[in-house]
Formats: sequence, structure tokens, C-alpha cells
Amino acid sequence: MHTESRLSFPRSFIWGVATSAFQIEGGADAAGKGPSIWDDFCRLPGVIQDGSDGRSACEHLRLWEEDLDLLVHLGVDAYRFSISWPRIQALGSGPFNEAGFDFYERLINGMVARGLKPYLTLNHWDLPSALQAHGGWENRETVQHFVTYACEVARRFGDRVVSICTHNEPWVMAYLGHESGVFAPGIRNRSSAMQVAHHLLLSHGLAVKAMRDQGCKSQLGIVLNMAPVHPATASLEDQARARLDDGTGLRWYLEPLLLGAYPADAWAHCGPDAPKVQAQDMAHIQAPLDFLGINYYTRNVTSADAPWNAKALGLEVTDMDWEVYPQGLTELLLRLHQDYDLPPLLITENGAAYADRVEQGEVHDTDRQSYLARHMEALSQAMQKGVRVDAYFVWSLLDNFEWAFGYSKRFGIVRVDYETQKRTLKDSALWYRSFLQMQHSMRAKD
Ligand code: IFM
Repeated sequence: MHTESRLSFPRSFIWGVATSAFQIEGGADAAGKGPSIWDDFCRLPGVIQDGSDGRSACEHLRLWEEDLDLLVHLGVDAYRFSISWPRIQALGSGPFNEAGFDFYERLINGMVARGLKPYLTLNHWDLPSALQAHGGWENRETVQHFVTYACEVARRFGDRVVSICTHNEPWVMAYLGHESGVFAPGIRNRSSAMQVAHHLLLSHGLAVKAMRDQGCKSQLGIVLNMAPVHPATASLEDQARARLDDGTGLRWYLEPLLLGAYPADAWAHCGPDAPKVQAQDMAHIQAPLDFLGINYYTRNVTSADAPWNAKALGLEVTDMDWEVYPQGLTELLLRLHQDYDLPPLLITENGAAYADRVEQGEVHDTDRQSYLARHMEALSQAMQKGVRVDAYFVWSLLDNFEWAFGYSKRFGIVRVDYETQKRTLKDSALWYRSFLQMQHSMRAKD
């Protein structure tokens, strides 16, 4: 595996790893934290594959210093993490919780003291339950609560965090949370999902404007999950389906942000489920972005008939049964570059779950290492063709709570033994570390 020798990145490129609050923190009701929709969802029978929840997770709330030291040991430039909204504002409105803020104050100061650049995400899915009781993201009032929360975080931390992302993967919250219902809050209603998507985008635009107006110096943006959509066959039906899926899954989120309008083809497909959009909403959503984050894992292949199944076709897949398709990252970036006037891009998540085995205290995850190396090569190819990408974050630093899969899927480059909370660097982490050492030594020669 010598792909790294073919990789070429600018000296200023930012290398990092990513996590999110609910997936690692634990301390579900510590020090004034309120419940989130994921705390509630985990209590529903049968929704989490292994029956687990986020009450302890990786106990990062307790072990955060050890985890920051791991980041230093890895040699990353930056750490992408999220704030748990109900930890700093139990009800999602009303008084802020100083004990919650203290934790993030220590965490961010800990990063700065170690020379790590903090990349903060405001909403990685753990909405305060009290807001869900009033309709959650379907209720337009949640938009204003989010703006208040965002401004308070920016006021306190904007002087130290490099970047603030409003939402991580709005498609997941809208579609998986409100249409298929496999994620919190577990609603199955298409018109709710469309309204939620609109409110997420609107709250993003309003929060960006409000944070900027109060003088926030951090780079402000949003993170979308994206994939090229391919038809399973050359049939006209499959091609039409692929174009529509691209409209509902990718352009539905991207075009309001960049063009100030929903894509006409996908809008026509909404029928009576189309969201209610008020006069200035689209202009607000189009607030200028300092960056656009892209989470890339695999491509999306659609078929008008039976669902396409990479594993059944004998293609290389990860433990999520997601096809390993690095060239999709190059294709996606080139297509975005060609079709849109883009802000600087960041690859805010890329990584893979594998069923790791511990052998004499070590994890030889060559599959994950190969996945990462091939995706970094795919990224480098797009950049050599002119796409501006400023950063790359591995998902994830730690094995963690993988939502409806509980702890059964391991995405970390660092293994977590959930019994003892012992962290062990997998071979992929050691490989990333030596790759980063190479990058840093090239920088030092300048
Ligand atoms: O674990 C998730 C993360 O929270 C959001 N993006 C995809 C990851 C893997 O499923």
C-alpha cells in the first residue's frame, strides 16, 4: 500500500479527525444537561440494533484530556467536534447551563493549548427533547431558538474556534428522522420531512447572518452528505430515477444554499408535501458561505426496480455494506466544481466501519487503511484538476455510538473497549500518523 507517494496536497492543507457529541460524550444527564431526541429514541424498543444508548458512549466527558492527547500523538492539525445543545441549554430555549458551557470551555482551551484547531458543529442531530415536544424542526419556532443558541456559542467561543458549522447532514435529520423514521425522532411523514429540511436550511442561513452581524470571526458554513447518483442500468427508468434522487437528495440541499432556490424537478415531485416557504426564506438560506463541508462515504446507485445491493453483486463493501467507491469522491468534486460557483470545500467526514479484530492487543485494520488511502488519492486527483479543497477529516477518531447500529459498527481509527474505556491506536491510526509526519516534514522544509 504505497498510495501516499502519489498524493500531493498544498502545504496549507488541514488534516483532522472528527467526532460528534452524542456519539462519544456519555454523561447523558450530567450537570444540568437536558434530554435530547436521541436519548428518547434509544428508549424505544427495537430501534437500536444492539439495544444500546448514548448514556456512557466513550465517556469523553470524563476522558476528554486523554482524547485530546491522542490527537496530538496522531499529529492532526484540527479536530472537528460538536456541541450538545441540551448540555448547554437543557430545554433548547430559556436559561443556558453554565456547567455545560464549562465543559466546552475546557475542551476548546485544551485544543488551543495543544496547538489543535477547533472545528465546531452546532447541530449533529441531538435536538433538545423539550423542543421536540413542540414539534421539533417541523415547528418554525425552533428556527429562532437555534439562532439564539448559535449566537450564544459564537459569542463565547468565536474568538478561539476556526470554524462553526451550523448543521451536520440535514438530509439525515429530515429524511431518516422524519420520512423513513429509522433515526430520531422516528417520525414517518413525508410532508413533515420536507418542512424539517426547509427549517434546517432556513435556521442555517439566519444563524450565519446573526453570528456574522455580531462580529463572529470564525469561518461559517454547513456540512452536507453527498454522493454521485448512478443508475443501476442504462434503462430510461433507472436514469430518470437517478436524476430524481440527485434532485431530492443532493440538489435539494445544495441549490437553496448556493442558488437561493429549490431544484424545479424535485419540487415538482413534492406534490402536496412541498414545504411552506415564506417570502424572504430563500434569500436568507443563500447567506454567503465561508465553506461547504462534504461528508463522503460511498456512491448511491438507484434502480426503478429492486434496491441495488453492492454486496450481493460481489463488490467491495465495508461493514455497513456500503460499496467502497473512492472514484466517486473525484467524480462528485469535479461535478460540483463544474456546475456551481463554490465556496472553499472541506471533506468533513470520510471513513469506514470494519469488524476489527484485536490480536495481542493490536488491530491490523488494513481494510480501513486502504479505504482511507484510496479516498485521499481520489481527493488529490480532484484537487489536481482544479477543485479547491482546504481540509480533510477522518471519520472517526474513536469507535463510537453509530446511531441505529449502536456500538455494533466500528468507524474509529482508535479502538474503544467499551468495558474498560481503553483506547488503542489501530494500524490505520499509526498509518495516518506517519502520513501526517511526512506532510509536516514537507511543510518544515519550506
Ligand atoms: O456516524 C455518522 C456520523 O454521525 C454522520 N455521518 C456518517 C457517519 C457514519 O454513518
